[in-house]
Amino acid sequence: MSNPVSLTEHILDQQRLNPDATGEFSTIMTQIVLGGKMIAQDLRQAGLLDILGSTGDINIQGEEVQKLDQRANDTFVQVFESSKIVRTVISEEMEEPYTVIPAERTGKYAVFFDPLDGSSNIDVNGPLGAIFSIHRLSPTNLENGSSLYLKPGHEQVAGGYILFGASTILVYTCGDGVHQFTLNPGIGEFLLSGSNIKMPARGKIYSVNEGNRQKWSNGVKKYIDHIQEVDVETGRPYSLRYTGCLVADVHRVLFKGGLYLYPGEVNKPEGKLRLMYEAAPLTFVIEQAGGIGSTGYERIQNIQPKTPHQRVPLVIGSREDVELVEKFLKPEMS
Ligand code: AHM
Ligand code: MG
Repeated sequence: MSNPVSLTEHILDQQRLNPDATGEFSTIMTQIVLGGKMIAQDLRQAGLLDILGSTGDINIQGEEVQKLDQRANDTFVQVFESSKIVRTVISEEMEEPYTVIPAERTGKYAVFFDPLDGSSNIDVNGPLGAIFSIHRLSPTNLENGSSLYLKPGHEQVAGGYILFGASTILVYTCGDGVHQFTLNPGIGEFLLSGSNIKMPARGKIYSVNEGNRQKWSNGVKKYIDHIQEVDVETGRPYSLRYTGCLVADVHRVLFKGGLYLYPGEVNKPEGKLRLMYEAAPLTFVIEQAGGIGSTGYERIQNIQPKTPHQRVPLVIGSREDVELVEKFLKPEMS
């Protein structure tokens, strides 16, 4: 067995490679790690504490807020507040961006996050996730009010996720490959369990909520029909796997190949998932591993966001699989 490398060590090693680094970015990463460990600890004993079920509130997305959604959100906000390095945090659970640092100080970074992804799995001990995206703010941005943090995905400094499954795993990229760390609960540290991860160019598994079929455009229906056809030479039919947790499904795609889709619907073309803290950071990871993130019509990382909670259709996974979906969907736009 090779020598264990903790996530903290790994982050500091990366910092040493950059002579301009001030340590602020590394601190933000260690805050995310701390929040992830605290949430993992809560989830492990959720059924024993009074933290399951709904708070009775409805969030900005019009969805019922679960107590654990709220708790995970508060955990991340508190860790960011404790060191006051992040300037602004934007969360799925908060209607408005939240400025963490006092006005007299400037901060270079904004963090977008989905504190608990896959909320419908909370009460049934299914997999859950957390997703984060870090953007650097330029001095001009700092004066520009709300346009401050609305930047396309290709400008992310880092993106990643934590998967709370059979084990707790953190996967992230800063644009120099995808690295995976597994939480060793005995010592409370994330240890390196995969470096420079590359994904298959094509897979044979797809993830989609097929209950929505009647709401899809013809292009989406035809693509799904295509991968369900029997053709041994091209590896069809594909197998269906869908957990209800985007992070868990994308994590499978990262290692096994294939694709995850949450397409737009005829009456809801914008889809369900959020650009800034779901689609863009997961696309950063998948594209660093050799895959693609797309709406089916355009690449996720090229979209100029208009609002912090903007939704997008998402087709993400192996390069050849996503390119084929685009061939089915692009003609619908012309
Ligand atoms: P959430 O962030 O509120 O949990 O919503 C996002 C989730 C994804 O994790 C998952 O893939 C999808 O929504 C499931 O939606 P549906 O139940 O419509 O299939
Ligand atoms: Mg989510």
